[in-house]
Amino acid sequence: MTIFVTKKEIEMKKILIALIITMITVSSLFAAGQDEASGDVENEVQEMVIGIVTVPDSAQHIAAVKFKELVESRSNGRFVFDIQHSASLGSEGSIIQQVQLGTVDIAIITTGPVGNVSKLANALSLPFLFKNNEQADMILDGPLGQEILDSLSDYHIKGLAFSENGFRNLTNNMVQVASAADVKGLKIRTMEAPLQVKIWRMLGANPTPMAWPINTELAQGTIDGQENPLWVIDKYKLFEVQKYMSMTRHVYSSHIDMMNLATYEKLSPEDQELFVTCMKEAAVYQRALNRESNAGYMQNILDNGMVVNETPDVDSFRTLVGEIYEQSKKDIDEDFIARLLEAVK
Ligand code: EAX
Repeated sequence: MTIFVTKKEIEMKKILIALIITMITVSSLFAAGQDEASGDVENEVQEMVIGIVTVPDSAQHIAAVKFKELVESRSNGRFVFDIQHSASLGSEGSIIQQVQLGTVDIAIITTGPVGNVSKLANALSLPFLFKNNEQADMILDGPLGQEILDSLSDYHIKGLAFSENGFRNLTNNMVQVASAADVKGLKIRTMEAPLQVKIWRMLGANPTPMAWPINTELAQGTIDGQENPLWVIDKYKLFEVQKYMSMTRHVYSSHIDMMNLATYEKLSPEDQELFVTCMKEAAVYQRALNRESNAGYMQNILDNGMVVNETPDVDSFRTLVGEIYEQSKKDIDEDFIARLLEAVK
């Protein structure tokens, strides 16, 4: 059987081929258009939320503002940040959870409650660990600090840097604390973390964990005292509700500056580096400013009538909490604690 191909069929085939070519051209043009569109998405402004529990001009806020300024300017405005402060997002514990979920992108959190997430972070809450600011900087900006930051990635968090609260001091309304014996029976508010409660129990206090801020509880006498660095006592006007302060400097209180891990990983490698670098710079800036400002905070605290003991018997505190170091070997990580203690010798 012969197959006839009519002229009409040839015409039809030509039309079909022309149609296919047109379709291919149109679809490739469309794809190119889409590429351009996704290029636009990259150039679009990306908004991110930074969460902190404290007020404007607080240590956390100063670090957050510096980071915001640095990234906004160096990215030519491709990133903009909305700083949610003054507990508008809830407690520090809750902000950490929101970072884990990604509903908050970035947060600057006092290290105390971060110990509930990564036990390595708890090592930084060991009392009398760091002798001074320089030692704290050396460890936190070095490999041990990096290990703590990296440990957060198991919990959907990218650890960016450490800014600071500062060395913490004890205030209360009942007694001028000259040695650890005076702490016995005092109702002390602690940060919301079991290790904090344990330390204050060892010191003989009656500790209650509470979310920040605590001005009402101090005013009403639900608690007798609390412990925090000078800027907190000044900025939150704790001198209005607390009579005594003892410069116990019992722990160096850092902040962990963190980000949702998935959000971080979605950034280009260059932007990832930008975020880390800017947070580290913000931290260095904020720590220096905090330290420079301490004398002024102290003066204001004294001017507002607090009775300050600048030289309490710190050794009496150290003795009572000594055991926490042994316990932390098993509770935190024996090898890490050994290396940390060696480094702070
Ligand atoms: O930064 O909860 C605390 O005691 C913190 O130090 C407070 O958020 C201030």
